[in-house]
Amino acid sequence: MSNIQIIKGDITTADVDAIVNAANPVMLGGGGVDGAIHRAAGPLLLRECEKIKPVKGIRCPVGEARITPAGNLKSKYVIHTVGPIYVSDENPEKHLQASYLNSLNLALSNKCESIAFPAISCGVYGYPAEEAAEIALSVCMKDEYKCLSIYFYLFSQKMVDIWSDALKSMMIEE
Ligand code: AR6
Repeated sequence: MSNIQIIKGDITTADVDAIVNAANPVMLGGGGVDGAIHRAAGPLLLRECEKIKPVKGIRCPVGEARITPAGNLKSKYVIHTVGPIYVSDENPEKHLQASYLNSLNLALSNKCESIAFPAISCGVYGYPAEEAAEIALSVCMKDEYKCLSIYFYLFSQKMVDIWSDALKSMMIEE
């Protein structure tokens, strides 16, 4: 049995220790999944984000991750990470890998047993879904994360199919 599961649905409903937010570097909310998470979590989440001291206006550089309590969500934590903007990033693959790695490492260092990811960078940041799925899953399949239950909450059937096909072929290769 794999510790990775793919679910079609809204990540704000995930009953896990930490949900991951595809944020922007300012980390005070936005559109897409970021907007949905802030709406569902309520103003407490924004207040927690504001507590993180910005450096030149930036709370979370691309590829890094920050953790806050989760306000009204079921989860204990929100892990905010900033994925790369596909067309303008100098190394989008390295930065997308870093977003997943840093989020998973923060989950482990905060004693989380379960974590839910959206498809980081696959919305307005424009990362091609097939490439993003391979990067996301190859990081999540590393041995050090086998102790975590990892869920991908994907919004459309097309994304679910892309992630499921990638997971299947990578499990055969293992
Ligand atoms: N649950 C799960 N997935 C969702 C949800 C949801 N509730 N809502 C959207 N998605 P995006 P990015 C999917 O654009 O590309 C924000 O404004 C969506 O269909 O949210 O990393 C931030 O503030 C897509 O597949 O994130 C940043 O400025 C995926 O989540 C910027 O967008 C990611 O789409 C980050 O862009």
